[in-house]
Amino acid sequence: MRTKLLLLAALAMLVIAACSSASTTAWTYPPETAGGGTAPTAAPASAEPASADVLGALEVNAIDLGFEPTELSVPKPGRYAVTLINAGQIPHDIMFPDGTKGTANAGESVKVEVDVPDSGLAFLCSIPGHADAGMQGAITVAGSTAGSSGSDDHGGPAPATNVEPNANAAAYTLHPAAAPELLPGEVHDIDLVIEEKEMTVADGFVQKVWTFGGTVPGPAIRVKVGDTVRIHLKNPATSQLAHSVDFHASQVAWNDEMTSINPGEEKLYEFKAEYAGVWMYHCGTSPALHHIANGMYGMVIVEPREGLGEDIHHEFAIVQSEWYLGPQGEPASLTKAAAAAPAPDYVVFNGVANQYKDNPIVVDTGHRVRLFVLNAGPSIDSSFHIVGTIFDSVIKEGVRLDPGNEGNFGSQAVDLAPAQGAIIEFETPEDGLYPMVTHAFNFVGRGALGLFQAGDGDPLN
Ligand SMILES: [Cu+2]
Repeated sequence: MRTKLLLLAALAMLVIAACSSASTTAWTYPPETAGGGTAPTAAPASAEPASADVLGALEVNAIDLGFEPTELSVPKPGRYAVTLINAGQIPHDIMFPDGTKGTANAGESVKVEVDVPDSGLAFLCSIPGHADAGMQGAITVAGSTAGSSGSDDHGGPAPATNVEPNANAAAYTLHPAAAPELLPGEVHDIDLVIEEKEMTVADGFVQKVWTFGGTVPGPAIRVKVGDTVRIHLKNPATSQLAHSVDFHASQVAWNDEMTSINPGEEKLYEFKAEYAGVWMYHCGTSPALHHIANGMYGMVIVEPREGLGEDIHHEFAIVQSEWYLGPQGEPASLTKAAAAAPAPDYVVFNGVANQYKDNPIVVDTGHRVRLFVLNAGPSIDSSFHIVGTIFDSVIKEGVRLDPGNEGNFGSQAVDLAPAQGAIIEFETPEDGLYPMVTHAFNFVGRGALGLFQAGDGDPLN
């Protein structure tokens, strides 16, 4: 009895499936009108109906978030089968101007048929936001110049820049994330040599940056309260510009230590580190906006006299900053940096877009991690956050949240206006990946993404 009921139910399902299939053959033209009393045609209930007049088959991969390839070519106009293979982690679809659409969940595929006219056919993913993020493409007819959607061919979010990427640009140099060691002794003589040089700031983009010590950011300097810091600033004769330095950890007259020096000159900038914290240093030569936007900044860590505590396994120094791209091989655009509503092409951690996404920072699970974080700007606020963690210790601009505080309060994101710094501690609860972002999320897709990898990075292993 039970078996018979099940059989009947299965049969009913089949009938429903067949009817619904017959009434939704959207690939026939013209598309039928909804709700119309459909005569029971003899359409086969095949999963992959194929028209006799199909000229060929095309495949498009959906990734998060883009199509690969974005440009497909067919030999002549006509009807084509297009299979969308969803190689991403979230659902995607492919939709054509006539409304033909196929949707595929992650790991699945779907086939549709479309008529490609001589002028070609654009397509996109119609899931809200996906087309804007780059999921657009086109089928063109060989020999025809029409039909391109005009979209770029990056296959991902288009860089928000008016500068063309250079496929021959040198690979970027990974900036080490490890925090510097405390300098021994109490008086520190430090050579800080200015260098104007080319640097790959993001894949495909080279700028003529101005640096302290040859890197962006410049070297992180770590001392303790009470120490004397003697900076020997040197501007080589080969430089094109005058430069200077302004240490926020110091209390000195602006028109004394911070004056500019010409190429071929040097000067001594001496100060006593009297307050603990994470401090910015930067070039202040006019226009200071341009000298900062073009790479002249770094971090000074001043520890309390008694230190910061020893129960820490890993320490990293992270500087957030912005790139307003100038033409390839030239300095950053002052015009773009000076806009009242700044729109950087890239927001980066330690000078290079996405470098710690490509090269995750490895930590041990179950050990405390300490970060020294500085927002060098020049103009955008940071909401510094590490996905999957809670900061239980934050010392930001002299204000502190201590672990084990009464009530057990914690912190999810540390707001750092330009030139603000913080010391942040957290623990990774399990092996896996913990993305580092500014939670001003429009910038995450523009370079402000890194990864902490706890253990082997695999939570299931
Ligand atoms: Cu400068």
